[in-house]
Amino acid sequence: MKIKTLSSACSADEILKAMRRDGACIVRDLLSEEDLSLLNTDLKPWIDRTQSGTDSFSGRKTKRTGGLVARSPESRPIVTHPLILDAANGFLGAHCERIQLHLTQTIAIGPGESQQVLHRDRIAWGGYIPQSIDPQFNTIWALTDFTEENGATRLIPGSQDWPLDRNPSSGDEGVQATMSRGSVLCYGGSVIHGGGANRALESRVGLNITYCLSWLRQEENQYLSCPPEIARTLSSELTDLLGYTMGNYALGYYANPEMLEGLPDTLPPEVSIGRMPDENKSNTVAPVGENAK
Ligand SMILES: O=C(O)CCC(=O)C(=O)O
Ligand SMILES: [Fe+2]
Repeated sequence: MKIKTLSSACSADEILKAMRRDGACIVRDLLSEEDLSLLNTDLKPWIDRTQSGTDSFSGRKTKRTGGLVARSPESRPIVTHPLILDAANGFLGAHCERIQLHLTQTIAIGPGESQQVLHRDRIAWGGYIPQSIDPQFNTIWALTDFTEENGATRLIPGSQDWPLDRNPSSGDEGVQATMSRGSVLCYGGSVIHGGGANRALESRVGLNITYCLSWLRQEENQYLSCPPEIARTLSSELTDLLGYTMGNYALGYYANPEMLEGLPDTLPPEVSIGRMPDENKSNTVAPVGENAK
């Protein structure tokens, strides 16, 4: 079986349908050659300076480079890509008031790297989230071609519906998400997958951007990776995704250490980046309990 590949003209509904069936799908050629060249130029100096992982999950021949919203202006339109955000909202929206950015990371799997252990990304939150909730929407954008030889991601289609204590049977290594550079692999937090082994001579580079429910702790701490002095220069679409907005009626306010005169002491996070929240946002006004779904 192959992972379903959709054209770049596909709708968010088509992505969701394929993800519901198989746990994953590929959207082909969503980035142009020009996008790719700008992205690669922006990211290369950071990837070049990155040290390889220090354990087998991270990959001892794999470079993981994060903080991309702050470091890489070219990665920002990828984080807010309209088709992907539509799909992420459709995937996660039943279980939250809004979605947020979970992590940004290039994953450069170097030559000689072995296959990553197959896993579910939702393990980031331990086993506390009920199976009926998939907390995460994942993308890996191919910045190089993803081939069988260079470590295209492996996935087990359908495993998103397995009981969470079921593991792959021995020898089941799944199928590889081979795709041309500029394509994007979308998958949920419950489907079993892992990075492939790289038997080629060059690195396989993916841009992993993931989103999660706004009431969960983010894997990459976005307030530290993209602190207020940088966040205040970004669009509110991006800063909302980072978490500089309330995640729910009571989630995410702060108190200014000096106390600001004339403002309530429970400040919405937007104030820290020189803004006031958009009054039309549903989650800033709903009394506790009334927006339960
Ligand atoms: O790089 C890949 O293909 C997948 C990596 C992955 O699944 C992870 O690090 O959680
Ligand atoms: Fe993973």
